[in-house]
Amino acid sequence: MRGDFTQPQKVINLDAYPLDQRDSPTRRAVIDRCRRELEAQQYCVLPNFILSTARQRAVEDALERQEQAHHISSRRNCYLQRQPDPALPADHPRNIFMEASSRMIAYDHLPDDSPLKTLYHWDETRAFIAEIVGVKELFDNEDPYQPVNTLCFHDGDRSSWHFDSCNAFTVTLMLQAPEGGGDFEIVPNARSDDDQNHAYVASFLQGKRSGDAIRVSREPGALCIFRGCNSLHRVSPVSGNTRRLMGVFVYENEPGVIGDPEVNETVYGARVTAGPAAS
Ligand SMILES: O=C(O)CCC(=O)C(=O)O
Ligand SMILES: [Fe+2]
Repeated sequence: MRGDFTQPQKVINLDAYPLDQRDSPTRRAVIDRCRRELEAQQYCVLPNFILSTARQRAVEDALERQEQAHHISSRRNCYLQRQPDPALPADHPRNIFMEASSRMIAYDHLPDDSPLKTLYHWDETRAFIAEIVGVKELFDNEDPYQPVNTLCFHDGDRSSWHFDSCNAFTVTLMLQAPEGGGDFEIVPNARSDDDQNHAYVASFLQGKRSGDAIRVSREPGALCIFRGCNSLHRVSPVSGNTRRLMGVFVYENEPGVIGDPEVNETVYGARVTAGPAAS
């Protein structure tokens, strides 16, 4: 029988993370720790955030949908651009290109009773994350493809060093670890809002400052919140037959946000011009 994961208590480890007990000292302590870590290193990790039965279901859902995952493979610079700027020198970060390859399962391809959707749409998850990232309120993304995705890395897949576009933060949930590689690595504050720090970024990308990267160790089931806007980060090359599977959740600072159709087409493929899959 297919278990029911439509109730938050069947998905989230509420003993360790009592999200719905707003006055709980345990909840407060987790929020305070995460706020401190986010401030100091631009990421925080919440181990064992989901129950292993729910995690296993999310893994099965993802493995059943590998055909529907859109493969994105590109050579890109750390600003996620694919074209060089001939006016700049070859060793400028704008002109340093790296391979990236991964596969994305979109929201409309995940089942309605996905534990990831239950986690994402719960008011208490949204309120908890809002407190951690220090905003009064967050809203669900209302795009047909973007709100909850499963990001899959097969043997040889990796992401290249990059800065995220400056949407304040990203939330990921490790569902399955690969046999080798697949480490999330981050260089906190490699640049700032008012200083691109090009010389440092170039030297890091040329391998001269490798020691500055922090390897974020995580077990399956761990939630990670990070600010990727000014912190270079990547997923190191995955090896072996076990796929690296990650839930990715997108929250917004205002209601009603949908994605840019051109961005959606690069992430989810040409099918988006025809509209989302019927559920
Ligand atoms: O898969 C991960 O751990 C992080 C992926 C990433 O770089 C991102 O979502 O911005
Ligand atoms: Fe990123």
